[in-house]
Amino acid sequence: MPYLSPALNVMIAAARKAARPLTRDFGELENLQVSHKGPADFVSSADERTERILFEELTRARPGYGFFGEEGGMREGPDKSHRFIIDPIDGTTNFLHGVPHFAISIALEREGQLQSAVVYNPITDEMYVAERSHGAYLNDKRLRVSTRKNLPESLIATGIPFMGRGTDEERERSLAEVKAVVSRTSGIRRFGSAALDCAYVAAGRFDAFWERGLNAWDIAGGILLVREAGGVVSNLNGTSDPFSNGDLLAANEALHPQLMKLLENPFS
Ligand code: 2AM
Ligand code: CA
Repeated sequence: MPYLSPALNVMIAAARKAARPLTRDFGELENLQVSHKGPADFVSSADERTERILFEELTRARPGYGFFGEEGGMREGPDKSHRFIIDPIDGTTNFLHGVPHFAISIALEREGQLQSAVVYNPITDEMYVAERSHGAYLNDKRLRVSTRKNLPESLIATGIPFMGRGTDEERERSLAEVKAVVSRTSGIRRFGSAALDCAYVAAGRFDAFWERGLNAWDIAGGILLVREAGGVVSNLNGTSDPFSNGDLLAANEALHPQLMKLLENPFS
């Protein structure tokens, strides 16, 4: 059984509460795909409502903590040593298209350190949780990163900049990275939710995940999951703080340096 701190219990309850209407909305999206207006407005209101429920539940249980959410930005509280970092729907494009691969991500930071994490896919009912120094779990099962040591047998997840994202140079670089990795591994997966990509690395499903240009709310929960499952997380300069520039490489200990080297110069 996972060790559930009081804060983690609060985070799990908030995620489950926010997930109920979100799951209903997802069921209705099928009809909206063919409606005149299309589902985009519907999705942004689902996003906003999910963040509002999380805000209400978390601040009721922990008044005073800061709250940093994708929709509402930073809301300071009197307690400067704690803040929640929230992504109400990570994988919004999947949600919009009726693909059941998205998650609510909640992280709790204490004195600038990730303390507790929840990544919840409401459609598959997969609840990933982690508590600093107490391990990572999927539902009740302890998670370990994979033990694969060699790139040729490894399955690697990534995110690729799409329409309107990044400069021409950044897009070129990203495609070069994909080419370099795909030709040396068992393959690449691009599933569209950075939070779940990290959760899958923690679960040993993916051997590694890298992406550039992410925001703190996309990855805060996922970073703690990977670390507590025994994995290594850094940005792509090799420093350990992925929040510093939004670049992230998460992998097991053996593959992390190999991928870092490959991604350092993808054109070679
Ligand atoms: P989202 O679904 O919450 O937007 C996929 O490559 C990852 O990038 C997802 O975690 C996704 O989170 C995030 N993402 C999607 N669009 C983005 C944008 N315009 N800017 C930054 N991150 C984005
Ligand atoms: Ca996100």
